[in-house]
Amino acid sequence: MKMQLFQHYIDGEFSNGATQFESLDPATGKAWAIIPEAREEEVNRAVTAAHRAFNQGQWPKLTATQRGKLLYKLADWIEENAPYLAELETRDTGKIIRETASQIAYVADYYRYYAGCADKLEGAVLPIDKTDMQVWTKPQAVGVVAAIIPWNSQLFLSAVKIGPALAAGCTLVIKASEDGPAPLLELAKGFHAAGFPSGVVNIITGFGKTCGSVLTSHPDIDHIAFTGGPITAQQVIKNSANNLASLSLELGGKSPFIIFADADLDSAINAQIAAIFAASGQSCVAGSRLLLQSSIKEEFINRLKQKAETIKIGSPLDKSTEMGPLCTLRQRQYIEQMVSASINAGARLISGGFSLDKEGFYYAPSIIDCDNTEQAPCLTHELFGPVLSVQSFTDEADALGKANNSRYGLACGLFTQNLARAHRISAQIRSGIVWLNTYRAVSPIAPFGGFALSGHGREGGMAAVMDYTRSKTVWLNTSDAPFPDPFIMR
Ligand code: TXE
Repeated sequence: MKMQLFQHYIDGEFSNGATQFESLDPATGKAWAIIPEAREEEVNRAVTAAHRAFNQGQWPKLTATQRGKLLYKLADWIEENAPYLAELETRDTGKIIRETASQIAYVADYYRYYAGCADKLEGAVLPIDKTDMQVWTKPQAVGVVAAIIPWNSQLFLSAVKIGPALAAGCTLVIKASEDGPAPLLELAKGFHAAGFPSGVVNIITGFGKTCGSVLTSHPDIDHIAFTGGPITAQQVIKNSANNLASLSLELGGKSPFIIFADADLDSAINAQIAAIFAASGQSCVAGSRLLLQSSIKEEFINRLKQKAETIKIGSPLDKSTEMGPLCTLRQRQYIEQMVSASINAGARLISGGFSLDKEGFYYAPSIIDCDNTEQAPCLTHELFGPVLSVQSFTDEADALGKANNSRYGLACGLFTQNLARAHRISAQIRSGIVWLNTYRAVSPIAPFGGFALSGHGREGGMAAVMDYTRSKTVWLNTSDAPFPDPFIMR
């Protein structure tokens, strides 16, 4: 089979890179693409290009409206090429085509939203407490951004960084994950076609130590936008000691999914399936801890198990497939190890709990009862796979206590018909997102991000653009009087 070739995009030029590596198709475990590997030399070249583009040339001279127009053109290019990009993402990451097709079409709307934001960043004239001064503030682009992208949803997770950063006037070096980088490398063609000046957007890929680390510690980086795991995030924070770059971190979760006895159970079952088995559970907002009111536990589990066991698993390129493989063998091995450690800790397997006996990195939809143990790793650690742990609760206080018993704080799902209770719980839950009687809904208009181990900073909404700006305060002396006593602060 002929391998497909992908390229880096640095300073407006496409190149094969000095070194390459192979990308595996997770559905077969076999190599299907040749990927360029960026090391120090390429990283330095990309950062130098982004630094120059930020300070010189056309980009800093564009008005915010003109920047927005470039983003609109990019969005049109994405919309036109969405089917092809979706196929690439499915091929390279194993995420099913049903989801990539609609998600990538929606990515175009993310860029449109940020295109519109570009010329809505307003400053303020301050009611200053001095009669001879006019003082105003204005948001200014933070500078050169390093964006580190993980392997799940690369086009989506890069859009929520690139869109607001460009709207603010920043330039970027984007590191696609070494696992499944093809769609993001291909996206470079969109920036090129839209007419972004050379160096404004650079897209490379490579490995953590030899590429990600060099990029995030580079002295010319001003802001790091990172999505990945908390252990890698700690490395990235240490790297930022070299450049004192500001950081926005999106680090996944262990999100509770709470169901009260009064809930619409049909709807709750479907939402729970979406929360943990969609994208094979490789989603930062996966609702991986099911909390069930004791009185409905048995009935709900039986119905959920029946649904989970009839999920159609197969080729991610087949439109009828509901669950595809995991992205990497490494990820599957980690899940196998965590499930077996959970069972050793006293958890009880209700369904699944094994890798499928076929080529590719498939893992069965799995449900684990953790009512006998609070120590099971599947309750405390993000598995990033199709593994649901279940606990029961007696009343609202018990549900809240268990839901908040996590070091993470990204999302929470709550199913109840009691509106007052929904308000009470959403106010007390420690998470950045609460979905009431729904789950896994996103929009460019809505901020997205977490508390605690789930990171900080917000992606989505206008708040995200502000993450890529600094406020500048300008003082204008409106008096003709000579400068007064130089030894007293004015
Ligand atoms: O992610 P990593 P991994 C969680 C999930 C998963 C775990 C590990 O629980 O099981 O993290 O996944 C780059 N300096 N999430 O190992 O290592 C790396 O090349 C700079 C949650 O795949 O965090 C890749 O581009 N960069 C999650 C990116 O970091 C470095 C998404 C993410 O990789 C680096 C993914 C370094 N020293 C995993 N080392 C979410 N929040 O959605 C690696 N990288």
